[in-house]
Amino acid sequence: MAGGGTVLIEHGAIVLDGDRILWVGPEAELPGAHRTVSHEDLEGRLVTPALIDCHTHLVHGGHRAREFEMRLEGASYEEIARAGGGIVSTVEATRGAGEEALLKAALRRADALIAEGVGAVEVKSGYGLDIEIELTMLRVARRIGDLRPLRVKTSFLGAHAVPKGMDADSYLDGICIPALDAAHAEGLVDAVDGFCEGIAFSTDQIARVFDRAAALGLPVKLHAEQLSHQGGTALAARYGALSADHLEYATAEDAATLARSGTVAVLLPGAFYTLHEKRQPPVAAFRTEGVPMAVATDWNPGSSPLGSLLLAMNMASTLFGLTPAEALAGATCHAARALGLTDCGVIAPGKRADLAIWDVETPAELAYGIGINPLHKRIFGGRE
Ligand code: DI6
Ligand code: FE
Repeated sequence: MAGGGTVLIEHGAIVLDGDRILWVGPEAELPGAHRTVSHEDLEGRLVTPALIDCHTHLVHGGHRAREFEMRLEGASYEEIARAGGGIVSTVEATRGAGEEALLKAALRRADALIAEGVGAVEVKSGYGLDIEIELTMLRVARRIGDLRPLRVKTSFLGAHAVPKGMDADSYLDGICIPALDAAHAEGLVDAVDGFCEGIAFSTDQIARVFDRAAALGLPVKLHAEQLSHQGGTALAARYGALSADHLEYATAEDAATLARSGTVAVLLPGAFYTLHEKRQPPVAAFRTEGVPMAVATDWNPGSSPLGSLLLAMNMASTLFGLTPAEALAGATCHAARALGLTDCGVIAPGKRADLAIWDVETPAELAYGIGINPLHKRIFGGRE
């Protein structure tokens, strides 16, 4: 056992059959039938499942470097948002970008993740806040998966912010929920997300979006307790959410609630770091309750311009106290679960042959390095 639910096999062998894993175990126990197939000596390198980034906003226009400067001058994320910056400023940039420019920028980001061994990524909408651009964002997300060897899971995040000049309820009724219906009708939605926060939507408002998701048969997930405690975690659990994300302000009671609903806690240390947050998610309570903890980049232009899942793993260890093995499980098997994926995130017979091969001696080196990419190569669906 290497800890965090991971198992390290020394002198291991993996047999692939097309896009699937056929066998894994110690090389000494390799069945005779597999000894004659063509093979590659990995020279003692570490093999892990391909990494999975289960929370990103890869499709967006523009940047928010000015807000970075403002925070260094002492402004908070909420103050910037209330002053007209924040998410709604990226909405303007995204609406103005055009589909091809959004795709080009998103592909660059996807390529950066692929280059460090990522094989699956979640991509959210939420910077359109009108029907047309929410759909455009999701179409762009799907095109990433068509154009790159990468699995893309989409989340509809219409309930991300209230657009300028509207009140939250008329936005939800007049735009957000109709946009969800339209996106679902086009097959663009794998899950429904929301931002439950004082500067965004209340639990009652998110519940209306989740009711619609349930009616459409779609799973839900939620940005919950990031900047304050609003009760989003309990709400997410009530709807059997795949994941509750951020959770800095979650309590031990919330942890018990997540355990009961089987919801994954997605930790996003890039946002904690970027926003100079002080309060850490209740990692000890997650451990005690047996809540699976995933780790993701939250790659977005405002609260987490973080383009490295390996760095997110490092931050999860240094800032939140995850063991390196927990961080690795968080970027593989628990991340898969946060996306409702059951065929990846582990190396086991029958699972997809999505693997990352690393120039490291021990698994702990993956979270230990800061800004170091030790990827030797990635296998996606059995192919290099
Ligand atoms: N929480 C986040 O961390 C991102 N969205 C959210 O609801 C931030 C998005 C942004 O600031 O643009
Ligand atoms: Fe986010």
